[in-house]
Amino acid sequence: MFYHFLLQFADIFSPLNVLQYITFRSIYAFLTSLIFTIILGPFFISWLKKLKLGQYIKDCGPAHQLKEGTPTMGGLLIGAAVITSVLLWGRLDNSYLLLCLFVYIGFGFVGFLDDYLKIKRRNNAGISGKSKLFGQVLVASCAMGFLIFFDPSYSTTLSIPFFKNITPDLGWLYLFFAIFVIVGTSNAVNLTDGLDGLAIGPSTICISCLALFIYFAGHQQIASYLQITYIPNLSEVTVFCAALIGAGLGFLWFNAYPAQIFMGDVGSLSIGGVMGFIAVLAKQELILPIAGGVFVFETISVILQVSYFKMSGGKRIFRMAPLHHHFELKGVPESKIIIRFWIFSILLALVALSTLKLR
Ligand code: 57M
Repeated sequence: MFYHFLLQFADIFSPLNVLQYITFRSIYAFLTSLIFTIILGPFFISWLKKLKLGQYIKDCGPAHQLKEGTPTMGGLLIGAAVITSVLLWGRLDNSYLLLCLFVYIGFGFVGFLDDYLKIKRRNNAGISGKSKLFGQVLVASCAMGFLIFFDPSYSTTLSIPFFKNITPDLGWLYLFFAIFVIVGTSNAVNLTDGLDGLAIGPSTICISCLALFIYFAGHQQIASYLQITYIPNLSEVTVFCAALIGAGLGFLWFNAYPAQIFMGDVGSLSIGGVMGFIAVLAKQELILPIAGGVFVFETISVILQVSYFKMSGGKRIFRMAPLHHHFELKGVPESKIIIRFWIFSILLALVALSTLKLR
């Protein structure tokens, strides 16, 4: 909004020219959403408590009973901050930015339905797994369909980390691959969101890493120097990433152990879905499993646990899946598990960034 309504007065008041710079608008999009969540957080938490929108705790698994009733659906606060900040600081004529908002809100709506039904039914039975998956695939398909069929500058090639000259063109298969990445990331973040700050920390770190890839890919000189795919006008998505990072850190202010609020599926599905979409936009689909390795390990632990349980007639590899519950049952304090997962996320993000030079 500021870009569209204030930049025109730059000839009268020249400092307004700064609004044309993505870096400037990204910094203030970050600060706006950070301050928005920190200031409104306490009021939002009180409102959720008044509405009795508290977490129902499944009776199995590590002793989380003390968490019963913790306000959930904090993803609504994150979303309000992101949308407000992007509307204020983003260029609303940029199709990539609008597609990020579409994916973020679409996945958030699926998660909201799940959260609301779980709370109203006073059990963990939200929408069915099939309905959730259908909603996720529908939103991802619409976004990818628009990109592939209506954006001539968007290619269906796949970038391979470490090998700059290998860029296979998947053709229409890329549509299914991209949908798998987006929906898979959404569900991986959802699985990971099982301890205080465990999802929002690595998500914020991973999106910070992807934001750099986005900025580089949309900057012709930098893209050429780094020998990555140049996508005109893509750098504007940096503003969205910055808004989400700010909102994520602002949410972490309250979700940090011991959490005053959980993000709910409305938060985890939307953050995961748009994280996957941002990786697809930047043509860094295979960088995502590196930068978001925490989510990959969490998901693989569940797949291995369920598969082995079925094959072995009831035996388990881990004490409990996802992986964070295994450490919990081993007696590692929750806050120690969380911080160590964050440290591992930072390590993986730096490895992902290093691939820009190891090519
Ligand atoms: C998403 N949700 C948390 C909160 C958060 C197939 C199986 C692996 C599915 C998985 C599952 O149910 N996943 C659902 C994880 C839940 O968090 C809520 O959900 C939102 C995210 N979607 O925002 O609203 C609980 O996590 C705790 N929590 C915190 N702090 C936070 O900041 O402490 C969440 C956020 C909350 C709270 O206790 O209630 C969750 O864990 O359900 N199932 C599991 O993860 C279960 N694992 C399991 O059954 N493993 C089996 C098989 C199936 C692999 C095994 O190992 O044999 C664990 N989860 C629970 N109980 N609740 C263990 C049992």
